[in-house]
Amino acid sequence: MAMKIISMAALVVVVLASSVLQSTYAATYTVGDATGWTVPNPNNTEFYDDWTDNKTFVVGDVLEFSFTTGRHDVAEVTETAYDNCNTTNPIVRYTTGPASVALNRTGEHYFICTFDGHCSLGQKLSIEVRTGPSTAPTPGSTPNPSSSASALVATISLVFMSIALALFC
Ligand SMILES: *[C@@H]1O[C@H](CO)[C@@H](O)[C@H](O)[C@H]1NC(C)=O
Ligand SMILES: *[C@@H]1O[C@H](CO)[C@@H](O)[C@H](O)[C@H]1NC(C)=O
Ligand SMILES: *[C@@H]1O[C@H](CO)[C@@H](O)[C@H](O)[C@H]1NC(C)=O
Ligand SMILES: *[C@@H]1O[C@H](CO)[C@@H](O)[C@H](O)[C@H]1NC(C)=O
Ligand SMILES: [Cu+2]
Repeated sequence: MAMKIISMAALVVVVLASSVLQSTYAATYTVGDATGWTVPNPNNTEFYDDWTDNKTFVVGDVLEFSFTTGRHDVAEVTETAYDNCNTTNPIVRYTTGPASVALNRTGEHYFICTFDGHCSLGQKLSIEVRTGPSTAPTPGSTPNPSSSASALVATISLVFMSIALALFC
């Protein structure tokens, strides 16, 4: 009976710890790193495509769009609108820079700037957001030490199991 209670307590602690650690270690990415959110150089219109290379985005991560208010904006749009740089009726629009956008659902996310011509010149970003631990932190992102978080959770649960066994076996 007491063993059962201890095990339950251990389980509760582990679950709480893992949820706290997950929310604590979500990564924040500055879109475009030092370049920020702007019209890319004409010889590099794929700039934001390249920026997403080797990055994995997970639910809870945050995109920080760094731009001067009134010079650019950020609109989340549909895939069709993204492809056509259609700035009519965006899903949501952020007009004040810098803008922090929390990635709170999985799937594709599409962002464009609605200022005249900017999207067509390459100021557009599409990313896929997954569940699970984020990988490959790169310069400009806050590392996401999910593996050390899981290790910590495993350690905590091991400690509780040991205590329970020592006391009741
Ligand atoms: C693009 O052009 C700029 C000058 O406008 C130059 O400084 C930069 O090195 C060029 N980048 C590439 C990848 O060619
Ligand atoms: C992405 O990773 C591949 C393989 O690890 C590497 O060849 C490539 O240079 C990386 N790209 C960037 C932009 O870091
Ligand atoms: C842009 O999207 C709107 C709907 O959001 C649509 O009515 C309009 O026809 C589209 N414009 C173009 C040029 O595709
Ligand atoms: C997701 O984030 C947007 C803003 O970034 C917010 O309006 C929305 O309520 C959030 N949805 C959930 C389920 O948290
Ligand atoms: Cu713009």
